[in-house]
Amino acid sequence: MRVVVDPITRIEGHLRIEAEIDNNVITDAYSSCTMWRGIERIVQGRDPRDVWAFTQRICGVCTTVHAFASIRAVEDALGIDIPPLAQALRNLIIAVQYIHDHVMHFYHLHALDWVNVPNALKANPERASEIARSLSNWPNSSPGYFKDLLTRLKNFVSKGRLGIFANAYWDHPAYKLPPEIDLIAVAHYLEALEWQRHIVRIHTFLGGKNPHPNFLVGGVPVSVNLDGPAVINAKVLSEIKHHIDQAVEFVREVYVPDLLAIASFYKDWAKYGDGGGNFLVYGEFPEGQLYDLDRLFFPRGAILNHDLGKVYEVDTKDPEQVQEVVAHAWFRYSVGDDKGLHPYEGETEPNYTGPEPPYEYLNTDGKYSWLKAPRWRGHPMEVGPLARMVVAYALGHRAVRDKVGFALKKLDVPVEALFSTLGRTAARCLETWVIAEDYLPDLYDRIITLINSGNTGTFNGEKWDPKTWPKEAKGMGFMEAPRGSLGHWVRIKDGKIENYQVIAPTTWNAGPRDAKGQPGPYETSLIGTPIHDPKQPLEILRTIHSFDPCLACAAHLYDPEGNELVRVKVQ
Ligand code: NFE
Repeated sequence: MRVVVDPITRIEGHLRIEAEIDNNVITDAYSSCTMWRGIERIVQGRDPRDVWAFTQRICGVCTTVHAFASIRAVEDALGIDIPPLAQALRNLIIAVQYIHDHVMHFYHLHALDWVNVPNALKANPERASEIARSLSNWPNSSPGYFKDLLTRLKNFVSKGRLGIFANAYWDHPAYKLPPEIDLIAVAHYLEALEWQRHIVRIHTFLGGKNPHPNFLVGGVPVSVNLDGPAVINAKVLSEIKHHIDQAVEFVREVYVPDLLAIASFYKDWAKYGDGGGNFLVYGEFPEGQLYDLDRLFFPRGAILNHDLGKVYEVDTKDPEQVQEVVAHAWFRYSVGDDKGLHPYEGETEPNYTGPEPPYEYLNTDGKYSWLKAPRWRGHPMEVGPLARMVVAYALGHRAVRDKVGFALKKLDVPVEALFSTLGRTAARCLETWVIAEDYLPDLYDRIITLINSGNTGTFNGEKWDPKTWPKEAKGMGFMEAPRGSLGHWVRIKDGKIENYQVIAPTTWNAGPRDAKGQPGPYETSLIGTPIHDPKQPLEILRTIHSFDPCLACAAHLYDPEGNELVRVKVQ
């Protein structure tokens, strides 16, 4: 039988999964993005220095990353080096983005796949307090705290006001946590909502606002003077430090202990959700200029077929390495739909051949998604926190090896457990922990050292004037967005954008089959998963959510004339 989940909720954007289920096991799966991407066309003919502000609107979740990839692409094309302090302040924005995004994903988008809210009502508050105190030093852990929360929760439920917790498969037997752990997780769900408002204030200091802080080709749009008004001064820096300390504490005392406690009840999910075992990482946190590739905190590399013994070099500018394929995507290529195109030569020509809505099933033998299928040397590749942790682990990254090793030992599972739904969800948390403990405090110290040693420049304006630009130029801006490797490829001609292509992380993970029929990582990850009840496909949600889908990044909602294609009513 074929089961359709459409839309998948608790993600960003529109995703449809069609799964073939035989004897309560998924035997095949298809991932379809049901809306179209068009930003690449909107930026054609524009000033390259402005394009970040358009591409940034691709998504409000990873609210910084498309701006970063854009300014990096333009800087690469025009040969602009940025001052060390600008690079460090950019890294601070990115690190904050990771921590904010990952914590919110765990608590607000993914936790309810594992945490049963009505079951929390059965909790004993004294016992919940004991467990919470055994897990961490987080202060909100008294019996009274949990008793109050229980009373609030009971009030909600008795008045039929479960609200955001209302529509779930709460009677599904796959929920396994004791009520006390469910209650602790609900407490932290609510606390994380409050906490996330504070950490993003760092973006407001460095970019004026969040979502969508301001950016600048050639640097960052703030100046630094310890004694000056209305700039990054000593007072602002101490506030930034305060927010960093709070972020680190929340990750260490709440997110990591919760993840490990919850994961210990779901170790069977180390058997399911393997996305194929190919991992791709472009790399992030440049210590020098962006293309000093051996000075990236999270290293670049590719792994094939689960083999941690070999990490391949990756060149995103090599036309043989990164390509997008449209054999099963609703696009048309001038060279033929069975060929792959490198993004420098990329084309964005829609060609919808699917059924007219309403329809029961997509024609999955033909084209069936608005996502192209990106490939690295012809292989489908998983990107994201798991890819970053696996590549860094394979390359012997000290902090990653320590923290991944700690979690494997604590959960008593082998390293192969990483290749799974459980591994993917754990990797996101471990990555956050690495950034919070092993990167962010050092980065802050480096910023202070640069300032104290007089390196306060934040902008290189040498090539600001288009008259200094070559007639034609091309560049590639890469970054590791929270959901994985992101690339913007830009061609500039006569001072304007001639061609622009984006491959977002979710395009790598959620893309359809290619010309050879190879499925994408979402599709592969579902095959072999047992489904207890096809009418309550919680298992599909668990694995798909473990990737943290963002279809808004992967595709956009406008046709070439800018007309609205779909209106979504939020109830
Ligand atoms: Ni809209 Fe995004 C991230 C990007 S995922 S969230 O992280 O790029 O495709």
